[in-house]
Amino acid sequence: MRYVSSFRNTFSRVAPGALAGLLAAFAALGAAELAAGAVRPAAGPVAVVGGAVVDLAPPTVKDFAVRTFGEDDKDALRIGILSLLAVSAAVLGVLSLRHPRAGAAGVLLFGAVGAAAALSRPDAAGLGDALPSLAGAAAGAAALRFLIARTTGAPPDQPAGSGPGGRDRRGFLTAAAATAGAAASAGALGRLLAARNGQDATASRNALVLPRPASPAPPVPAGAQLRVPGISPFTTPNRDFYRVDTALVVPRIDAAAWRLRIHGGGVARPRTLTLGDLLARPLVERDITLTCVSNEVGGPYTGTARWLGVPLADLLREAGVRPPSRGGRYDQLVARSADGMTLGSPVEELMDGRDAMLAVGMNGEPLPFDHGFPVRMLVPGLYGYVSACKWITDIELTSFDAYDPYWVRRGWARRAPVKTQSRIDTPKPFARPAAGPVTVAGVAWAQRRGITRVEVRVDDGPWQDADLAAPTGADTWRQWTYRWEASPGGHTLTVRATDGTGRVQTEERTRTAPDGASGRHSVFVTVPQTTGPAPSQAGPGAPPQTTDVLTNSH
Ligand SMILES: Nc1nc2c(c(=O)[nH]1)N[C@H]1C(S)=C(S)[C@@H](COP(=O)(O)O)O[C@H]1N2
Ligand SMILES: [Mo]
Repeated sequence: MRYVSSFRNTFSRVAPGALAGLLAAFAALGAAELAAGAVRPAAGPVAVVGGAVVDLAPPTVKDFAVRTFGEDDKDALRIGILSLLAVSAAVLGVLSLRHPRAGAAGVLLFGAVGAAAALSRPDAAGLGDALPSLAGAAAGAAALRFLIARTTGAPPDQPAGSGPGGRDRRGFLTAAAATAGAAASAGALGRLLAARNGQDATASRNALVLPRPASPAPPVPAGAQLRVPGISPFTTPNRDFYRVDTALVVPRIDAAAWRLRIHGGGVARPRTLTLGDLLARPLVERDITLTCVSNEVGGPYTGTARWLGVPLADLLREAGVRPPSRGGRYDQLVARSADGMTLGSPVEELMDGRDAMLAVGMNGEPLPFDHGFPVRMLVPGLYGYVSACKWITDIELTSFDAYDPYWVRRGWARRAPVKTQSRIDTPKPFARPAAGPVTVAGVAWAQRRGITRVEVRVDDGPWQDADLAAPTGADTWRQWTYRWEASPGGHTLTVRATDGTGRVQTEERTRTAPDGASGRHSVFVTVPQTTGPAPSQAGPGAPPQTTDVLTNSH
């Protein structure tokens, strides 16, 4: 009983402080959001601190986050930051009951961290980027002082006197409600301003009419798009296309204001291009499969779209660039984006005749903002992190010896051609298909080399040829199906592909880092007994380790 009542006493003394701290944090975020909406949405404290965390996190932590949260990793990060802020705010609030100055100092310290993060972002637009964090800290400190004063009725810079009485409590609750209301209004206003900020970009995207390609892609043959339930469609709709980037706030660029600078070593004729300049050039249209180096065996980070763009090799040639095989001294092209990302591609590959392009269109529409509007780079055969710069604004010729771009500095390979891979889309892991004919189906890819054969193995049986969909070129994935006579019990289905050079997809299992996962995708399914007793939960033989697409052990 004594414990309970002393707990209750402590709680009633401490709770108003914690609440004051939480509300002060809420006020800080509201004010910061308002300032960010006015200055630059990407300079908001949660965005800049999140960005700094993404940049500083060791690859293993990031790998874990992507594996655990997938494309929700950004929300997970945001929730993490806000939770940490909430706990710190509550602690600071309690501290402020006795030491108001220390509480205020703590709030300002958070503001300083935010401001420092804002100014050190690679896309920082100037000192103004510190404003949201500083405004937030000022509002937070003021709100804390205001609320703490009303927890006790004592002046803020004197230690708390008597506990909160009835009238004091009503005063505190009124003040708390007022603070919450003001914070919410500021936040809402900030969001409104931020949305207005992006309006020019949205309007410019809506107004953009893509020219017809000088070199159109042929229609996708009917035989290349199999109608199997559960298989990845040949063309991935934009809304389903995977998204991988470090942008916590998606850049919204006004196409009219967009510029692309081409410069650097060996660039005899540096240039700055507008979108109009690009669109006035002959455009090519191509079906290309884009794959992320972080895609685990069997993973989802790959997709095929019909891209429209300007051939990059022509632009480079006009600028005076020569590939190393023709005497060029500069072997790396570094692409920079509006959000400060850097990606490095080998000049030789960009100019070897493949359809490397500055893409402006994706599946018949301007690039979605998520996928790089107004212009992104795209290079068939290279993983996205060494080629597919979204929101591109700058192209600099340099050498691999002289400069390491963002991901390379974090331990990923300088050069990363796409590895031959295949994936079982259906049946899904742990499915329970009925005995009899079962359609096993999926996709296989080996950009630049193409897919010539796909085989499926059931348990430890022989490799059997799958049926391939009609070919569409070396740069796209290829669908496949295999008709399996399923017998009752637990079974492991495994797939492997052969590329256009005749090489069979290796079974050697590697992690995604440093240059892409290798190994074969397996799916474990259970075929229930058709006769006799009810099917057991798992068939004979325990499920192997490889059924979950996220695990990497074989
Ligand atoms: N500006 C910018 N471009 C970027 C990235 C990024 O983080 N920022 N990520 C790259 C990576 S790792 C991949 S796999 C592709 C993904 O393109 P998508 O999101 O359109 O599928 O974009 C590339 N381009
Ligand atoms: Mo990627």
